[in-house]
Amino acid sequence: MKKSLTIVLAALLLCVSCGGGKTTVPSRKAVVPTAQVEMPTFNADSAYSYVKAQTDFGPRVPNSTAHKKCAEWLEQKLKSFGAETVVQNIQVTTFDGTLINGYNIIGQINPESNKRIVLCAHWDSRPWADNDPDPANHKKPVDGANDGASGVGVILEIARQLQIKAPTIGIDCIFFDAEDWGPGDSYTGRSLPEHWGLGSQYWSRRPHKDGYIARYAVLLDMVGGKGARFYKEGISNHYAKGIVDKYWEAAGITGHRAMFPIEDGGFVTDDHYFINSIAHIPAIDIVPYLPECKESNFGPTWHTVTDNISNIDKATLQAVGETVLYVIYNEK
Ligand code: AHN
Ligand code: ZN
Repeated sequence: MKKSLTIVLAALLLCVSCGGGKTTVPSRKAVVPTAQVEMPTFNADSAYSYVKAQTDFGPRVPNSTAHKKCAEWLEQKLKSFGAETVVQNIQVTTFDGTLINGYNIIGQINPESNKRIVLCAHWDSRPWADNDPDPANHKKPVDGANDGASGVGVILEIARQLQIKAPTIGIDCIFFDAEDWGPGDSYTGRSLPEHWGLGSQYWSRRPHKDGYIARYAVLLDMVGGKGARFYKEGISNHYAKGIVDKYWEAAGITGHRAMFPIEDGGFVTDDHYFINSIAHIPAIDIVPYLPECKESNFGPTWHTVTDNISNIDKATLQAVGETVLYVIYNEK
């Protein structure tokens, strides 16, 4: 019984491999073998579970209990993947005069290597859903499933995969706090880039190690939305064109060209701006650009109460995760 089944299976396999040009190979498999290097497989279910775990704490608004609890969870998670962690406890003041007790959470993988890259995302959620179509929601906090948790979820899954096969380079996973406490449309004062990205500004002035050097940084911001498109972002192009090109090429090789068109998008004031201008580390931002979307160029859920786990698309997490993982394993 067992033997005959094996023979039938073998015959079936033979049929498939010589099948007269009719057999269709799954498209991702057809593309991935161009990778010269063996690499583990990014698991979007796992990344999704890390996004959900963060939103399950409730909105991670700085100074809240959910925020503190999530900070501890993030550090623990990085530790569990074998990263050496540093938590920067930061006191920063927002544009509206609020003193934030924040945490930049850093996980160093392969910390001895002097060939390093940074993978980063902000982990805080916005205190107000002030882009919500319903003004009654404008004072409610945002879950930040996409705006915050998605980038962190992808990076955590990458960190988990890095245990399976050690990369040749060192990776620093950095989760920046206090990115999203910036002024909204109702603010009547002068809005400045410096109102955003308070955690990344702090780290850029005072990295977790003296004399810290990295080849470049990749920021993942809002990398879990349905229908996302990632165009080449303007500040990234300005400071780090070669890195942008490398990642967009990798997106094509891994089969994700539709989500990563070779075209320029807008300019986004984001954490990468400070890494470039203050730390002088070339930094790119993988951030959606949806010029046709009437609610926001970042997608329909941006700074609304609908930015919750129900609007996270695993296909987007997968495309971004595979692209980044591909580059990591092809760095020399
Ligand atoms: C501004 O809207 C000025 N910058 C976008 C940065 C951001 C906010 N990323 C997520 N939320
Ligand atoms: Zn935001």
